[in-house]
Amino acid sequence: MLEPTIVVTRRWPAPVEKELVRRYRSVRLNQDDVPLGPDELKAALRDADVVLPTVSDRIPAELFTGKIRARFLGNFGVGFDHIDVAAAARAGIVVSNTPGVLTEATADTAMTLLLMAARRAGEGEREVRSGHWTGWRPTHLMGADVSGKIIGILGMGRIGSAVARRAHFGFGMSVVYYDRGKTVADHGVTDAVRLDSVEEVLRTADFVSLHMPGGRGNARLIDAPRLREMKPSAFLINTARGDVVDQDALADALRDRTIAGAGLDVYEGEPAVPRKLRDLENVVLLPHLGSATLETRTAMSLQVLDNLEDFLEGRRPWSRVV
Ligand code: 8YV
Repeated sequence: MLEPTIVVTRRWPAPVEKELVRRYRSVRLNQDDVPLGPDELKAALRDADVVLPTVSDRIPAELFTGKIRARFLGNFGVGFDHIDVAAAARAGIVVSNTPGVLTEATADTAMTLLLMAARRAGEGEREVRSGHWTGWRPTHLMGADVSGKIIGILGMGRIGSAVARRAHFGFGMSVVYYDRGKTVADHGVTDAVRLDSVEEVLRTADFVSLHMPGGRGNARLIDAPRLREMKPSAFLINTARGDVVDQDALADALRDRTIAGAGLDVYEGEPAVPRKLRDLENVVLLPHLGSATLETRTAMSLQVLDNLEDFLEGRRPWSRVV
């Protein structure tokens, strides 16, 4: 493919967009950064050789039907549950993602949420901004200690491991975890305890942090019965995918204080966030910015470029998904 036609679905860090345009002659950038609808995504798959989507572009099986010109989907993001990769494979399309480079930034976000939820930082910030703060008093906005508590990691891959290290070495937390896989990433926390089930982690931990992939296999894994397994003093942190949690059941648990609080960066049906969650004080809500640092988003976009170059030069892309 000498002169591939390339569609980029969203704006990228400017220097990397420049590099993309320098390397390839036929690049269609999304100047306005407006999300492409299903018809536009289908048209891109039909008319372009390469589509470079992001984690916010839903590409279900029906978009791969009919005439397809695309041969390569270079996803900007590690999660690829938004793409029906089986349908892509059937259509003969190679899909890649961007693992590794966003591990530390996303783990930082999980810790941000954990600390904000435990120390009621969102509530405090809203109080100061609204002019309602009346001064120091012994019972004002009492939160929960983080140091010395137990963190439960569900999904001990790269990001789960990076959170475990931060929690353990930075905050003196004990680590318990569960992972469906037989082997887990080298997390480096020698006294981390592997438990036998999701439920055991939920029952044991003071902070539960989710790090499994989204999609069918884990849909609504954290549902009402599992939320009831958590301690009333415990917090749930989600930087994985929104559909891993039953949002309605979570809002009920937070409202009824059957758990103490939550910190969320991801939602089912983004960018909509249910009113039921937005109305609660004991949940910290971030707009899916886990990997949103200049350094990390630059590294992610460069990784998409590397994958694209591999593909176009006939090599197996370094982080090929299918
Ligand atoms: C997120 C992501 O920022 O790459 C992905 O798949 O969604 C990340 O960029 C993170 O997982 C959510 O906190």
